[in-house]
Amino acid sequence: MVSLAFVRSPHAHAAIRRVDASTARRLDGVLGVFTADDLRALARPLQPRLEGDGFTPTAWPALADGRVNFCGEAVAAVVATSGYVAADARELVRVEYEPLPVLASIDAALAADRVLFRRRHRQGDVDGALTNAPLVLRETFEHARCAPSPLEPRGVLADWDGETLTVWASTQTPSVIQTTLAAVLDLPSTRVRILVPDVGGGFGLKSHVFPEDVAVAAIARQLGRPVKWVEERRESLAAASQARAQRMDVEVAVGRDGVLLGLRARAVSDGGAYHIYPLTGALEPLGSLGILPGPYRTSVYEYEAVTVATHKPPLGAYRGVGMTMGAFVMERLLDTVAERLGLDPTEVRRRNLIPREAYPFTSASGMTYDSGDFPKALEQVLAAVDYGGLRLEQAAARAAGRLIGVGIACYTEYTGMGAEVFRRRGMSDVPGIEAATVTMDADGTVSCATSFPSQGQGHATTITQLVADRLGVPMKSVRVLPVDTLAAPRGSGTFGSRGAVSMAGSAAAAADRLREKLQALAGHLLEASPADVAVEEGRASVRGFPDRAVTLAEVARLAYWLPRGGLPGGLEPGLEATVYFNPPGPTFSGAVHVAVVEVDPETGRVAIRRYALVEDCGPVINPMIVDGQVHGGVAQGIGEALLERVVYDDGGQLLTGTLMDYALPRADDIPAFEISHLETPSPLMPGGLKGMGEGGTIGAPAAIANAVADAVRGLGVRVTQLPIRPEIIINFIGKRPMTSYST
Ligand code: MCN
Repeated sequence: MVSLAFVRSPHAHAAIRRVDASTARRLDGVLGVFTADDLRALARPLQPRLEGDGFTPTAWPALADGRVNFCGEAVAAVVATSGYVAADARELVRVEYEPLPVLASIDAALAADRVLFRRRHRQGDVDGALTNAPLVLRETFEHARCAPSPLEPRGVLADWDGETLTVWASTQTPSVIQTTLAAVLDLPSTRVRILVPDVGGGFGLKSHVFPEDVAVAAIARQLGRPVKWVEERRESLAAASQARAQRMDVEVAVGRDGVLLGLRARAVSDGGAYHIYPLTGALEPLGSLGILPGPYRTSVYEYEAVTVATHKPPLGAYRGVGMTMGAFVMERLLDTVAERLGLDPTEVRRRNLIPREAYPFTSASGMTYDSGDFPKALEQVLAAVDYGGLRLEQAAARAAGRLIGVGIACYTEYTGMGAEVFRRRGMSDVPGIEAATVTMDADGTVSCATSFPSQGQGHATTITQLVADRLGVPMKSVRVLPVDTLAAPRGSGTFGSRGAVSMAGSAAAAADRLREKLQALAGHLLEASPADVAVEEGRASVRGFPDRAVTLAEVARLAYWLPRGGLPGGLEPGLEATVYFNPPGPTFSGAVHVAVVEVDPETGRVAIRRYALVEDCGPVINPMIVDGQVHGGVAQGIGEALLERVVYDDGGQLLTGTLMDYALPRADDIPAFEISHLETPSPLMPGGLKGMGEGGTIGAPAAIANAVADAVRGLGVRVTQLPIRPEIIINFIGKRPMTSYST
């Protein structure tokens, strides 16, 4: 196996005049230096598609071809006998660039009319609502660029044996990468095998296919030896996809009673240099605007979603994609309405929330919310935190000069999307289905292969629970296999909180089919009708006659070592079932979060004093995993709310290239969590299951932003940007005497 290192552009936009690799090639241990000239004929660029109007396609080559379009783009690849030699040789590759003008901001890109995507939506008379409403609010909100930063960066290892390309990839989407590599390398997809070993975090970043994946595979095929590339942290911060980077202008018409009468919004995302494959740069603004109406009744709504091209890395998926900004904007608006009308923030929400009996509810953006009970979730979380008592404590603290704030956020979240959602969005490269194969071997032990790998969500545990329950075997008898496309059926992958829904629809459904077969086989052995056979605790027995029983191992053996005369009732040999599943969703989950924060008036630093939430993902398969997902999601949301910001200068140079500069939340930033649940089952899904893996990240920035705004109320601070930077708070506080605020 040999190692690969990329030579990356120090310029955000430049023509590549010459690449001189002669010195690098001479270094001992170097096997080759590849440029676009070498790969052009071997690999096609990544060109994601989006059906419908308003889409300008881009082509992202495996190595920059003639021009670099962001700082950090891969220009050449060095292959050497070790990672150390490759890194040394990388330094010896001389690239001559001719710098070109750089677009480094949304405004610059808009002025140059560099639009990658534009889509509009209109429902009802927004102009009329804005003209006639007693109260109209207008505000601009911004969300900084974020770096998804999984603990384990990207990694890919490819091997071409003359017949098959075998790729070990740290990916969320094995089937998609299989199809894509086959297409860009001009191979039949059955000649591309993807294996996904344990993945140390993905958070949406690894749902994409990157040029690095293509370059490593193409070079391995060319060299005929296994080639490995593991991303360095600097590369992860500079050249992997980034997220959010959005500005939203909103106008909202409000009645005297605080009821929202109409909404107009325009979101512009800084999409970077290329559309990300396969999701495209449409995802972020479309996601935000689609979910902006939230769990509220507004029906009059108009939006424009825009993504512009800049000289930065492409914008991609990151936990809560689009929805985090949507919830932040809506929840800040509602708190502003409350403030302007002298209402409590909880009261404004009560007056606008969709009541449980109104579900299924079609939102102002045209989404069908299947289930939810936000009025109940709100009351439940308010009781849990003793909201009245909390406000009294806050008043006492403020009287003592402490800046304490309480923030509330309600959000609904689309999860468990199937093919229909991706087709409707025009995302033709995302299949939308999932699948699982469940096999019981002749000794009664069970294995399960799925199309969707886990990146830390605990799939092996929850799939095991579902399958073991249905097949009546102990959990230790079930093995969930790491994804290998040779053995696993085709699907889409783990993203968009589709895992729980997919495992219920595929793995559990496949186990149900096997159980029926076990009942039929056991019925034959026990001389009973299959319907009378109970399958539990590793045995099949006749209902009501626990002693008339056989072990499942005996039953399973029968399926493979056939009895004389064959299996009863024309049953086929073997105990294996594969189920392909198209999730009928989206299923809508949601939560109400309450954050209590304290702002340090000297430093502007925000500390989270309490964090409570009521979460609804329908029936919970595994409470410990679900709570763990909430912890992780909220932790990432805290990063977005207070810390994380990818910064580029006007020349497109990255200023936050290490984790010393890009501030991820640490243990001492994270509070203790008070989590409780409410279960409104989805009428669409067997068992009522809904997803939840992104929820924490959606709710936390909104709740924290509202809490900070509440803490500094009266000091003139406008909380309209994420992250909420201490220097912004302190600048405002500095302008006013500390005694000027009132409780
Ligand atoms: N679950 C459950 N009961 C439910 C719903 C979910 O027990 N009613 C369990 C599921 O069985 C699964 C987990 O909770 O083990 C998350 O399920 P789900 O919400 O369906 O989400 P996915 O499995 O599809 O995971 C994807 C989601 C997303 S989109 C991102 S991004 C994300 C996240 O999960 N990335 C993660 N959580 C992550 N957690 C870790 N550790 N690492 C990541 O990269």
